[in-house]
Amino acid sequence: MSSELSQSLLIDRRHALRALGCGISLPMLQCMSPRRAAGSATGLGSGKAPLKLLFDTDIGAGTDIDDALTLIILLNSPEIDLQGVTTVQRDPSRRAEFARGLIASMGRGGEIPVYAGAGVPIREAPDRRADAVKFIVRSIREADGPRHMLVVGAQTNVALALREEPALAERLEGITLMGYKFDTLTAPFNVNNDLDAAQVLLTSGIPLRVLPVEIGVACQMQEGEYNRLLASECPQMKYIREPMQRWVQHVRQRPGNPIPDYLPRPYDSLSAITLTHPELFQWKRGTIGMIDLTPGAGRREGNTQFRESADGLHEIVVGVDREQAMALHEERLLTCPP
Ligand SMILES: [Ca+2]
Repeated sequence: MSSELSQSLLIDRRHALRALGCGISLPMLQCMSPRRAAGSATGLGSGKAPLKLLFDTDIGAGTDIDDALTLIILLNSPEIDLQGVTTVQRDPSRRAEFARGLIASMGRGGEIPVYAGAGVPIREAPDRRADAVKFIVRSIREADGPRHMLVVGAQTNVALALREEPALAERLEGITLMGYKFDTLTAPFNVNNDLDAAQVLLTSGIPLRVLPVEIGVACQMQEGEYNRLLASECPQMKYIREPMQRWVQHVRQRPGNPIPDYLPRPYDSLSAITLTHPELFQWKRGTIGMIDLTPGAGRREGNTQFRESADGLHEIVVGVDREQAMALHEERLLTCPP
């Protein structure tokens, strides 16, 4: 795949969205009728054996709470057989500790292995042999090991695993990601946190499924939805209650970019629902490309392109049946352990 797609594609994409009469705005998301997209990756979900999955995350008590919501949903989804959790980005050991506590709160402590991974992006030379990277390589090498990953942080651990063992690309049937922003064609959040790692995945030949940022923004929780989470006495919700409230307060007041009416946005956690219920989302198949806007030293910025094509290796979410997806999201969060 070319990593140097032309600027004209940016313009073409915007025109294409206008021609469809639908950007990726909230009113359109709410009125889209769900339909199952063609293709292998969206064939995941109900009616099959539970999907063996590795979950790579920047979960933590002082960060966006959606990673914690995602872990709860995965543990409460009969369609998923969670084989392990790996953590990434600053202070990965502390993140792993938080994840272990959350798993234990649901009575599953010791059942799901949790490993800390890379704390810095690839260009800052993280430990290639971090526990998380070794675990990913080992698990996917196993004859009956997982063949799918859900990656909702910077993609550093996975990229390091692929560099360590390039044959993993053949064994992985798909990676589901949260990131990118196709309505503006920028590459924020997890992608820009390690652009080199994102490029490793984009050029790996592994089928990628992406839930972009704009879907999470459009599905921000409503007051009633948030209040029901706060009121829940399930142990997992008690475990995350205080960090969730702290995160909401932080975003509402954060210097430079406050969002006064902010409530939790289900970026990562809806990615989990795309695995269990792909039919609630509208998909487009094609190829994601990236332009590196700031080669050289310092923080790198990427711009994204998406070229629609029937034989592309990538699928992106362009719409969601919000009512059904968020009802399921809530049900899975608020299922107490037996
Ligand atoms: Ca995340």
